[in-house]
Amino acid sequence: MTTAWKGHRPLLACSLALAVGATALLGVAAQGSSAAPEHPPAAGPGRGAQASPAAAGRHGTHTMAGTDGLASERDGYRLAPRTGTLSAATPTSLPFTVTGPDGRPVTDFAENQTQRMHLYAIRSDLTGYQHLHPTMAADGTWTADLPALDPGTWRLYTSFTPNSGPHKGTEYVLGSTLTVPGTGGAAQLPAASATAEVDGHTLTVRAEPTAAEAFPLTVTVTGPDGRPVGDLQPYLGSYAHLSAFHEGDLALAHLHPITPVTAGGGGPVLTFYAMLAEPGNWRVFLQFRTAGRLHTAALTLRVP
Ligand SMILES: [Cu+2]
Repeated sequence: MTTAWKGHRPLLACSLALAVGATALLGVAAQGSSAAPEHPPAAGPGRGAQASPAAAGRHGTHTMAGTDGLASERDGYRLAPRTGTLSAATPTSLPFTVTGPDGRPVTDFAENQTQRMHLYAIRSDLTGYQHLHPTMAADGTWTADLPALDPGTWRLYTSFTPNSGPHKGTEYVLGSTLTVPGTGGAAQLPAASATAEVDGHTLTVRAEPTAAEAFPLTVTVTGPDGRPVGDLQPYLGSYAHLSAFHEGDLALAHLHPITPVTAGGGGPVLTFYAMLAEPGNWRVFLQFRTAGRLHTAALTLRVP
């Protein structure tokens, strides 16, 4: 998904082996890293079993920065929405381009998680999560079909990977703030919780998060019958997609489980390798698919 994640995969081979000692996970990491650059499996000096952004940065040319969507421009790539204002209470098509270092709209994007462009949106009170896949015209103009959005301030995130040019293969997450005119109060953030319910499913999250340190996060899914599920279907090439938004600055972290997609269905346990840059509250949205239906669960994760 992100530069961060690409950076993570080789990192996984290093640090999870130390932290978990799991050769099975090593296999997963190796499987997932075929497109990632080779890195020596060495731990960061003095960091012991802990992974860190610094350690990740030491592992290659990709850096951890720039995938939180807080910037609209990076390395000459710029997100340019055609408008900064969307109409309220009605579905809207939002055209935008990503311009490259040469100032022209980029048209050559690599597929990532089965898509060339992922778009996320969240209201400033961390409600209204959207995860969409815009379509691109030949001239590089993307169109995102947004549903009716509540009035307020929204942050938009585009996740893409140039497939040519000086930063070919680097994933970027560029963001932009949009206004939906009208009045609407801010919802209070739900209290931190280890469980979330959606469509009869219960998700239980286990993690001991530390800001700016990589940490394992597991999600256990039980079905409507109360039993652990084993029938998760791949969605966009993965058994789940986790998007976490930081209360306040709206930084985004998007994660996928290291649990590989296999024949026969996934679950009940999905393991993520999480990296949340800042302490505070993160609103976590978990998307997964069963029986052809996409579910989105949400919970608040407190990072001390
Ligand atoms: Cu997506």
